[in-house]
Amino acid sequence: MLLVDIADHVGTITFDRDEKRNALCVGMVAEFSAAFTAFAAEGVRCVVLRARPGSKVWSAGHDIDELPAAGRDPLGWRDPLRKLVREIESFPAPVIAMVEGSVWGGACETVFACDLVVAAADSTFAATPARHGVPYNVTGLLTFLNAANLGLASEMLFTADPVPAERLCRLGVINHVIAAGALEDFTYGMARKIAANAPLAISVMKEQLRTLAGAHTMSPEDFERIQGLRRIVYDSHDYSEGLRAFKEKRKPVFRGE
Ligand code: YXS
Repeated sequence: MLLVDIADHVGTITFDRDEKRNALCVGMVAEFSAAFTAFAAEGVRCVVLRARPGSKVWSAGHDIDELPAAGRDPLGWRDPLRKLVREIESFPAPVIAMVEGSVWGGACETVFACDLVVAAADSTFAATPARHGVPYNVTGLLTFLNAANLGLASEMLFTADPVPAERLCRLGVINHVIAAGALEDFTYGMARKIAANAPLAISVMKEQLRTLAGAHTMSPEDFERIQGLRRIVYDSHDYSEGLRAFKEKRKPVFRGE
């Protein structure tokens, strides 16, 4: 489900599951882990995460068919999407998301968890928990908040509308928007520049930046209160309706319960 390559200290991971629009499933995330382990062993100094050239969909997000039925946290610690975000954040070198096509749901968070984002001018980003009745999790929302300000994160999460890359670049969420034909050269030019710098200094600065960005206090009482609120959602009719509607290829009818 992934193509993996290393050249000139730059690792490339290419989604290769077009039949399911590169949806992020357990098997694919296991392949991600293996790729990151191999990259670390080879001393890779920068990673590019991409879809196949010309893809209309970069990734359709979490594999909805793997979301649990009601009664279980759909984005718990061991969920594949949670594991993928942690792999990206903890890899000891910068990960660049090279985006072309549309990005959906958990794939938006995956992109925003990367250290740098270079996107094709016609790419779009849709945060979709509200479209499926999914109660996003605390660290996932922090990824959005670290990438965007509260107003933009709220708009993306509440409307679930696709947002053009141009707008996200203007607001500092995306580093560069590049014409599709120049995307690859630009991205790998940046990757090779990073790979030519001091890898130890960069990996330590990446870890410092991540630690600082994630340094938020939350009381145990607040955490448990939020987890209780999330349980109301994933135990609700609307969560089950969101999953059913996707499987039945129809619009969901939410009742607010
Ligand atoms: O019917 P077959 O077997 O051919 O499969 C279809 C789709 O069911 C499948 N597919 C997916 N399977 C599992 N999980 C997905 N996320 C997913 N997305 C698509 O891929 C086959 C081709 O899909 P189709 O015919 O719709 O392709 P298309 O080119 O017409 O449209 C592409 C999309 C991406 C616009 C469309 O597939 C779509 O809207 N997909 C769902 C995008 C989405 O809402 N993703 C969020 C997933 S849930 C998630 O990430 C988080 C939990 S959360 O929601 O909280 O953010």
